Amino acid sequence: MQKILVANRGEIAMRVMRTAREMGIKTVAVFSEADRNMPFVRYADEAICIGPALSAQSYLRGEKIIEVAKMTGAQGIHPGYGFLSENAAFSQACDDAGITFIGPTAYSINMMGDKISAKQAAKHFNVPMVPGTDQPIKDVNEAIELGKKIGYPILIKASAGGGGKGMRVVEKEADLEQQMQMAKSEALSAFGNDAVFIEKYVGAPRHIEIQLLGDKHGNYVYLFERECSIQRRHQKLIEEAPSCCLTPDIRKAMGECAVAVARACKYHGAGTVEFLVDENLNFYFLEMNTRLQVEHCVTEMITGVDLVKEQINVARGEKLSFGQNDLKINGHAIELRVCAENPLNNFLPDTGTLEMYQPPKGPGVRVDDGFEEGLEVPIYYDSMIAKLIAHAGTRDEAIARLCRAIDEYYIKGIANTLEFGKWAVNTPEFKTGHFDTKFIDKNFKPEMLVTEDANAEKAASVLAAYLWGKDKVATEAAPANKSMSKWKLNRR
Ligand code: MV4
Repeated sequence: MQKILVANRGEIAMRVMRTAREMGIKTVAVFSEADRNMPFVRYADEAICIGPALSAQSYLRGEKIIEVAKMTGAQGIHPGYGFLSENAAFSQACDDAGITFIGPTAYSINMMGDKISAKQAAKHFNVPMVPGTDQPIKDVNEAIELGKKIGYPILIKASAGGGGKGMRVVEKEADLEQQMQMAKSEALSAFGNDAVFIEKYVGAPRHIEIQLLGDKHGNYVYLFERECSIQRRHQKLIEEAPSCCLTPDIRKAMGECAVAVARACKYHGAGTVEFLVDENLNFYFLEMNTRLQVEHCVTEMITGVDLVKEQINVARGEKLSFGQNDLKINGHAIELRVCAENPLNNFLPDTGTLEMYQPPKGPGVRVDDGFEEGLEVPIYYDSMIAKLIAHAGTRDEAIARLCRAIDEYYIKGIANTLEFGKWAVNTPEFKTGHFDTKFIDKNFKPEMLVTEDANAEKAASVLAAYLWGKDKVATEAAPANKSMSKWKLNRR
């Protein structure tokens, strides 16, 4: 493979092309009209505009992208995450066109994309699952019977769902019929498939996932876990590796289950198996993500493995060059997603120009970003502008390093999640590791981001006005949350 096309944008396009360059592989970028000035377009050896800003008219046009691959002589396509990365038809179309899809086969994507077939595949391998069904629910009577057996609360899930879409918690039998109808109609309109199944609802679980790699010769390894419980509306904000709640025995058991799930769908490449973990450290298989994930970097930091390099090697038919016993956990890594969102306003996405943008540097700091100063953050795509990853010997050192890096990070012009991240990792809950998927709902209030700085800014402006000989400036201290200036709101 001498040339690959990267069918993505932003930080992940940069991420993939960096490894390609290290491997001596040429790169082709495809980009939308909105992304013409983005760094990934310049970084690529060749770049082709494939359409207007809307994803449906650019990054989701599989046929057009395959046409560009043929035209430029790219022998492989790396899909990144999102967009076409978990599209079985696209994987198949690449195959049919004689282009190597750097990801799993349509067979694996289909089997894991449907949550019912994923559970059916997993159950033959002794993978623990939440009590419930692995068959579509036929009618309300069947659901009522199951509710009696499992006990409330229960969770109705769409088989075609994932990432939280099409889920309904049902507290009592009286609500079941209505909730099931809602779940089915939601699933039908979102996925064109109204199959649903039922599980016992686990109240406040941790979300822990296992990274794995498989080759086309049946060899598998797991690259330990990522703790991803700090999320909001199914959007992860902080991820770390390893998880501070796992023991070596549970880590091994989860890793072996993850490999079993991968084997069950004849998986190859990089994949992730998601688990729920309850307060007694019981773990349950949830679903498998058949792509490279946003948070793959924390795994790279603690294992020293370049996951993109392994994806490319596996795609071109090579055997994995290491086994399970070669892998060790080295230190601790924490990632903060730097999103163009305003934590003071319900994490509403913000758009505009990056008037100033200076990422942090120094020991143990990795920034995977896709923007630079002066660029506009467009409304058309995901709000994530960068990932900030801190790696150190221990968890406490990684937290301190992340905070130091946040202090060095200089973003002006766009609201972002940097201050939120600093608050989160300094809470007693995070520091002691006592948190679950409800952490943000339970602990975060916008006024927590208003530090003494707001009052200091007010005092400074009063003093400045005084020095300029004006005396009509209000001198009261800044009220808790209304006083945050645009300056502070945008971080500086
Ligand atoms: C659950 C659950 C509780 N009980 N299943 C959400 C996304 C999808 N992957 C599965 N999800 C959940 N499944 C049972 N039986 C709670 C969630 C869940 C969740 C899971 C992982 C990370 C964040 C979450 C936030 C809310 C709910």
